[in-house]
Amino acid sequence: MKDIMHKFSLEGKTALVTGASHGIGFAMAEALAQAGAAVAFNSRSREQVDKALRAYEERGIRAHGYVCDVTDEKQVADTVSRIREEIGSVDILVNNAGIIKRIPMLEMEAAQFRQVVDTDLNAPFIVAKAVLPDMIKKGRGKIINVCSMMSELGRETVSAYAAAKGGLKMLTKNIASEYGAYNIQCNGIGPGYIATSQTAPLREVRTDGSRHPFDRFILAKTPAERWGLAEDLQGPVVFLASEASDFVNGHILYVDGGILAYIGKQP
Ligand code: NAP
Ligand code: GCO
Repeated sequence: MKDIMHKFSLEGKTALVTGASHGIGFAMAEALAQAGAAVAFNSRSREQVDKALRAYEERGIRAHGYVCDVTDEKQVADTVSRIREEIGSVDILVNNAGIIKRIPMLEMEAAQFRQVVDTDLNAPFIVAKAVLPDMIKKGRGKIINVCSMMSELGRETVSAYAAAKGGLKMLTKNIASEYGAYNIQCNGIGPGYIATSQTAPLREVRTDGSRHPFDRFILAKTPAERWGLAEDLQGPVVFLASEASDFVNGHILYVDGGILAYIGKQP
């Protein structure tokens, strides 16, 4: 009888983590590599790819980096083909690449709204569509979409982001529904508030030493009473990428320190 830990092994698998030049994507790619996967990632710039390759190498990981804008169907198709030729067809896709624009709705241009939706919702569709045929041929596959608290909740200034991440939750459920019969599982990971460059403006320390009001707000809304770290996503992503989750499908796994369960600390 094999021990249970073999179910979490990714040996022999090829993983593509989009936008994994730093931040949450980098941490997840690192974890997938440590679990045995061959890891590919992309960024929009050669400079970021090269910088990230060095960072992966410093951690003993021989990653494969590609310059690719995930909103561009041809670039995505070419990158998926190159990964297939150079490493092997994609077994695990993590749709991580994403942007946010914090602008009050009445001040947001339609083009800005479209840009966020294009990256955070349309691109996960494009990349999933590019890797599904190989997964169907293999009779197995894992697609993990990086959702958000804003897949469930709204707040001021993030209308485009919330709309996109809410849509991404439903795209996740639909891929799960449409391709579950091919032994392909599509799930979401919903990080809470994580200390990365994306949330840096919300955590800034003022010249007088005070913290951004949002920092205090989030700590009061989080039972764990801390911001999340990109490393907090590493165990969950290995679980969802491995055969340990073969009967988990269409689920959004929130990694939020309890925010969605909590009304918030009484002032
Ligand atoms: P980040 O530090 O801003 O990193 C975002 C990554 O996405 C960058 O590596 C960027 O790469 C890439 N990217 C953006 N647009 C792209 C495009 N068109 N094509 C290819 N790559 C693109 O953000 P993060 O905090 O790590 O967030 C990663 C994911 O987690 C995002 O989907 C975000 O919405 C989600 N999330 C974050 C938090 C949080 O609190 N931080 C919480 C919940 C969910 P280049 O700029 O190098 O191209
Ligand atoms: C914001 C934050 C959040 C986080 C994350 C929460 O401005 O509210 O950036 O959106 O990035 O998505 O899960």
